Amino acid sequence: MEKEKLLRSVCPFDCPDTCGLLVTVENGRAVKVTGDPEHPVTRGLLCPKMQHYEDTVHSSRRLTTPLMRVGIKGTGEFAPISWQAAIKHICTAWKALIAEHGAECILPYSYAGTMGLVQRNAGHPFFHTLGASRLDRTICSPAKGAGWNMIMGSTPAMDPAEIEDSDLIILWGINAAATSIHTMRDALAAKQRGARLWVIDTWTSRTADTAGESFVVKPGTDGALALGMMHVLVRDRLCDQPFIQANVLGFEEFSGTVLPDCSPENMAAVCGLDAATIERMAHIYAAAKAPFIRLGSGLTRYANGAMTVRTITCLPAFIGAWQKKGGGLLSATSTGAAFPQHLVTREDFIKNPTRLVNMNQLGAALNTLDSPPIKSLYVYHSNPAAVTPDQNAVIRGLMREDLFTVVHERFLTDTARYADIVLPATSSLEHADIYRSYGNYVAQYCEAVIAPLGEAKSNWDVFCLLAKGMGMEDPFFDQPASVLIDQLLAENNAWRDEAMNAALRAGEPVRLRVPGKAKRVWQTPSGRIEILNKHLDEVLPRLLPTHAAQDGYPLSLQSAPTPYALNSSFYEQDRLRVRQGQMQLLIHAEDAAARRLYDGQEVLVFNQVGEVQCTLRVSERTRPGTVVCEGVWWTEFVAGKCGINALTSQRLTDSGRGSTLYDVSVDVQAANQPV
Ligand SMILES: Nc1nc2c(c(=O)[nH]1)N[C@H]1C(S)=C(S)[C@@H](COP(=O)(O)OP(=O)(O)OC[C@H]3O[C@@H](n4cnc5c(=O)[nH]c(N)nc54)[C@H](O)[C@@H]3O)O[C@H]1N2
Ligand SMILES: Nc1nc2c(c(=O)[nH]1)N[C@H]1C(S)=C(S)[C@@H](COP(=O)(O)OP(=O)(O)OC[C@H]3O[C@@H](n4cnc5c(=O)[nH]c(N)nc54)[C@H](O)[C@@H]3O)O[C@H]1N2
Ligand SMILES: [Mo]
Repeated sequence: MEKEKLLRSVCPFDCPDTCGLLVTVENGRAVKVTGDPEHPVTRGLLCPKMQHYEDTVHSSRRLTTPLMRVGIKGTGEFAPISWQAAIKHICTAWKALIAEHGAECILPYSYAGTMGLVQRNAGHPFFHTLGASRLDRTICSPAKGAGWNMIMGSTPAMDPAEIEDSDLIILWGINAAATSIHTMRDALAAKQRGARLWVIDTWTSRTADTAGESFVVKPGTDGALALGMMHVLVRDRLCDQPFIQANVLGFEEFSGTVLPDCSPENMAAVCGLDAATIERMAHIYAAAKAPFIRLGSGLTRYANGAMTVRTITCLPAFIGAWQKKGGGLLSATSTGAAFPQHLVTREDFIKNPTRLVNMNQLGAALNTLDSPPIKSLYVYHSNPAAVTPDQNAVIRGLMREDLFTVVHERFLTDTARYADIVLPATSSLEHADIYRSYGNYVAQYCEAVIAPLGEAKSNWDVFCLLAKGMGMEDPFFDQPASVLIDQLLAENNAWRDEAMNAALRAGEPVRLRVPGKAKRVWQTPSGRIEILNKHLDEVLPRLLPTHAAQDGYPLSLQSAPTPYALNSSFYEQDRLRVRQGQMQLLIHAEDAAARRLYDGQEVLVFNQVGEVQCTLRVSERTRPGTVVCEGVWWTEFVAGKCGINALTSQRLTDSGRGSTLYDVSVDVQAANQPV
């Protein structure tokens, strides 16, 4: 019997923490996964999802051979075929489609099944060479970056480690107990040392349970709360005038034209908190020595998402919080420049920029796009039939008999069920990659710790096969992924010196240097924090409405992440699914009573785009007017035909072209009544 080995790896999933892992391998099987205590940020603490990652990796549900559809689309009836036959089938179909419609009739669809720099981007060089339509990858939270940039330009984000120097931590629109457990751990440690901890959310999430104070606002109204607070700061002369004079552009215009109408009373009517609460929040914020706002993505997925982020980002400038260690605002760390990613994405392979298809509007693209229509969809490390807004439209598109769909996956997901060809993918333990984080400044390289399961192949290896099959001759496609990884680590830059590169190559978690971080120099066109931004149509922050407010259904729907899944990943783990229970809708007792509905009842949730069946939970966690459904379930495990995205729309954010997944209104009724 082979001896047990303990090997380092990295969590590949789309989460800000990017944990270091230790994997016990016995006879070629991963038998145990624990957190790496030597990772400088995550320090051995793992979330419930990853504590049994071996169950995902060795799940009996793993796809282990290529499959070809033999039944009706969506039924999941397939027969195994060889890799050679699968690649040949795909390339023959694509050559014929390109000859008839041009290469833009092929659309790649990928997002964040793996965050590794090589595997995540492995399709770009191939599809650029092919001249396929390009995907605008904006499902997550581009409005957050857009809102930040409008005020702060490309100023680097503050270091999350500064949380320990803060005396007031505001977790704003972030459900850290589920989505970033190390942020939660650090915030609670600061609270134990005496810092105040506030949570601002639309419901009493698990994060709110642990806060000193929880503020529950109406969805999409945080801009009003921030404006009300700033009104009080100006009115009560609590602003840091010397800081403003030296660093801020447009304070006078903003406080003279926008803020006068934003009294706490006016803003209370919008956001649902009392005027007195808004006043008190402003006073405590101004009195704090180093207030730290950790901004989540929740409040960005609205018609006004970018404007909300822009408005909140003014707050630290009003009181000069940026001057103090531990003071400021963090939306996401920006480690994009730490590695020369252009060596993987190869934008230079684009001969003529082809059309850009917004991933949130896949439904419309598949059903209505013309000149040319989309005739083939290639999906890799994403599950659009579950995660993309307006699920009914996406599925209508996937049902098209004349759409040739290929899905490269670890599991027979909702999307894979509609494929003509399914290709089996490796898990992160079966391929090497390098990972950076969007919530801290640590990077790490890891090798494969076990061999691929069955015939599974990595994203990169599949694109090399497809390149050959399509007759692409560039030697770029002859290289193994390890060469690309070496190239990413080859040269020093402002983020990494030779010693750090050597440590990275040795598989150690490495804290990157953050260029320009400590200086707090504003990287904007004017060199100041731009509350007034003359380059935009809206030169000043102001209140903008949500979509849902105009749709006319009485309840706001929040479809928030659960601690026991990651978007639609992890539903294969029975023990995690059991902990989630079933797909359920949390509702306030008043809203349930008004509809004569009771706890535990099967209900239909519906609006203008679709309807979803789930179990009702009367809960004190929600406020009247807001309902909450956790998790993006596989339809295989839900009572009706659809998951939660049957209720979300394809409309986009005010800036960043992002999804508006939380900007949704619905109504609810008993499941056995006709809508
Ligand atoms: N366990 C787990 N972890 C995850 C994920 C997961 O699915 N499960 N997803 C990962 C991904 S891809 C991402 S992008 C991150 C996202 O992680 P976060 O930044 O935490 O964002 P969300 O969880 O989408 O939303 C955070 C909270 O904002 C609330 N919210 C919604 N609308 C509003 C609003 O208008 N105002 C306020 N104040 N709050 C609002 C939601 O109800 C939710 O409780 O998490 C990552 N980590
Ligand atoms: N209603 C609602 N919808 C949401 C969200 C929400 O909170 N509510 N969250 C949104 C957010 S923030 C995001 S980021 C998106 C995420 O959307 P996606 O990026 O699609 O994320 P997942 O649902 O995790 O699906 C990833 C798939 O990749 C597969 N995979 C993993 N590793 C590999 C690999 O190496 N190769 C290949 N080929 N496949 C692999 C996994 O098996 C999994 O099925 O969803 C969005 N959709
Ligand atoms: Mo995301």
